[in-house]
Amino acid sequence: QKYNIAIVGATGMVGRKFLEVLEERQFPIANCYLFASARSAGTRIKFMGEDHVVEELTETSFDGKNIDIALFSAGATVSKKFAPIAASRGAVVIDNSSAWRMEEDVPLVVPEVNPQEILKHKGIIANPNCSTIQAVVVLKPLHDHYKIKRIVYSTYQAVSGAGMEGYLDLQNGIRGEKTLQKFPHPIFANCIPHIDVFLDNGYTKEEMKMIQETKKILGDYSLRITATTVRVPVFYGHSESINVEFEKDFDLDELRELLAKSPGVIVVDDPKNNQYPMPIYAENKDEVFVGRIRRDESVPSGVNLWVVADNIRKGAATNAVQIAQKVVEYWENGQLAR
Ligand code: A2P
Ligand code: 11C
Repeated sequence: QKYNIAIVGATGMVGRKFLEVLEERQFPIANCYLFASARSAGTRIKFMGEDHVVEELTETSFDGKNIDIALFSAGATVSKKFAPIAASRGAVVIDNSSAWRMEEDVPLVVPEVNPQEILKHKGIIANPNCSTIQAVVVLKPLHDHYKIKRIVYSTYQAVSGAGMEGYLDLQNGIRGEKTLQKFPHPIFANCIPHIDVFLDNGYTKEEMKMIQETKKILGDYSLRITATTVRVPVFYGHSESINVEFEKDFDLDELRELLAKSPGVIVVDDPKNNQYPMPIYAENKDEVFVGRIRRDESVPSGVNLWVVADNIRKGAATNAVQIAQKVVEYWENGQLAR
């Protein structure tokens, strides 16, 4: 069985990666439709050996095409308007924007963590924020075993998380150009403790996304979580220092073993030989890398982790395609009606 797929935001950083990952995973595609803004209508993109022409996204784009799955990554404004239109034409929308994530009847899914949420969808499934995805892949097995009480996130996020314009701000900065398209300050040779907009409580929206999305995905609103998110001059790969406090006691070797056998996780933790996760090695990988695993000696039961993943792959495109693969699996085994 093959499926009709639409990509919204096909010319973007994540949109292009959707195509790469679909092709790598040999997703069973009948027809693939590519959409972006009027600016790039007519652009040709090679996909599965054939040229595909990008069309302008309009209110009638999904009519009469029998699209089974629509992958969206064109920002929250586009998703807010067009995801319900695509869903009303029969597509299951997998949306990479923040538009729908916190809606009660929209599943927020990381396939290694809560795949069963997909079964409750009403047309839209949300892909979490990149920095949340890589964190919960690692936190889920720890929460199941030791019950997490509190989490302190500190992030070091790549410029590609801010799309093509963010990427260009770093690339141009390296060349000595001063003009910025995305960030409020130069990002080359700098760190900017500001991702997305500031909110009334002094946190940025990125920080609040990490806090709220973690609770929703782990299904535990009693978790106490705080976060500081920082943009760093790295092209691909978000890094995170995650401090976790548990209810129960734990054995450090057992915890390390638990992570090593968790789906989608690779432990790189050999400090004597300078081995720990780093963004340059996580680039273009689908797994989440964890290292620097050590007891937090300042509390009765706590651990420090260093977690790195490719924000465009596991943080966005790969996770969305994994959701699409699950949707197909549930259709084909009859758990989900089409
Ligand atoms: P376009 O290339 O035509 O501007 P990125 O996050 O890398 O900046 O990519 C954003 C993606 O979202 C691009 O594919 C962009 O298309 C697309 N996009 C932006 N605004 C719209 C819009 N109003 N309608 C459809 N696609 C849009
Ligand atoms: C960043 N995490 O690195 C952001 C980008 O909610 O999907 C993702 C924004 C989102 O800038």
